[in-house]
Amino acid sequence: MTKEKVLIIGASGQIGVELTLALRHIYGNSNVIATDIRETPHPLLTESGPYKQLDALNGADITACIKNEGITQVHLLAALLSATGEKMPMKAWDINMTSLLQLLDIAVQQKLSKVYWPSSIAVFGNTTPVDNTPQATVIEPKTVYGISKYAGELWCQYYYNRYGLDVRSLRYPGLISWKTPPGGGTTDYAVDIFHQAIQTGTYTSFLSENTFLPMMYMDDAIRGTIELMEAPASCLSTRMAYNIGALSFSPKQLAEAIAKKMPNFSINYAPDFRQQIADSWPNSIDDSLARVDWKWQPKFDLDAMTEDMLHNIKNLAPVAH
Ligand code: AKB
Repeated sequence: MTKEKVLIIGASGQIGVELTLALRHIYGNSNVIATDIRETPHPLLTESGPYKQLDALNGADITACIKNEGITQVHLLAALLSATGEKMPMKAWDINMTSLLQLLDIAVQQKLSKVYWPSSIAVFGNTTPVDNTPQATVIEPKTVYGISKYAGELWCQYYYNRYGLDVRSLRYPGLISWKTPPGGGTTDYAVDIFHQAIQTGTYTSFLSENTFLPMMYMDDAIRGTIELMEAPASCLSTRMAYNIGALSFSPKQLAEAIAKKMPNFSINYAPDFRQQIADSWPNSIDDSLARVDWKWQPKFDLDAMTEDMLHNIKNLAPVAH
């Protein structure tokens, strides 16, 4: 195996912390450099390996870091998500697109072996088939976040076709995790609900009770990301992002799963602007291409995920801010 040295940009976010820890486990702590624009990084990043403050929009600093550290592989995770993006569309476009375009160019110049960049179910819009949404289908995203993800997928494909850059991507569904909070997404309710269940025994959902969305437990998402990155290039039949599925549930069904473990838990509903975003996304995803090409298989069902979330959040020490 070639010795990889990995740079993670945007490592302090919901995916970044867990992906950094998993990659450090594979490649060795000192071979995975976590970076983020935040001055105060997540303690799990600094406790387990090197951390640098780095702005995803600063191409000169990224190039210097790649050269100085002998980086072979970059994971670009910095982004503004769907709900925050609607509050500041131009900023979301700039952060999501400029960081990617700049990195694709740097990756070609510096001859990186691989690049990872996440896409999302947000690429799909109201005109897409909602159930078992196919890999290749009508794609007319409604949010600026979705537009940036779809444009980004096309750019990744362009760089692969034109320059042979090995850039890989997944269309993540809503991700549920307990180590690091999500920030600014439409699927965030599915994380908030667990914290509120434990703290107060009740939750007010910003999505209506029967809003079905594709979702996934973080353990599956991290394993899927690593499996995609380690798959032989010859197995990958698309250079757009892969559909990747695991769960599909509504707020009502998630509340029922929590109530199986916490019988006094109650939920009510006060949909806000995020409802319209959720209504433009699929209910469930057809990920058969990922299952065939690189043998994707999720492990956590709704009950297993709920049990693991409740167990871990109950054991969380209060975090000092
Ligand atoms: C969001 O809700 O914006 C994200 C996503 C589905 O990409 N979690």
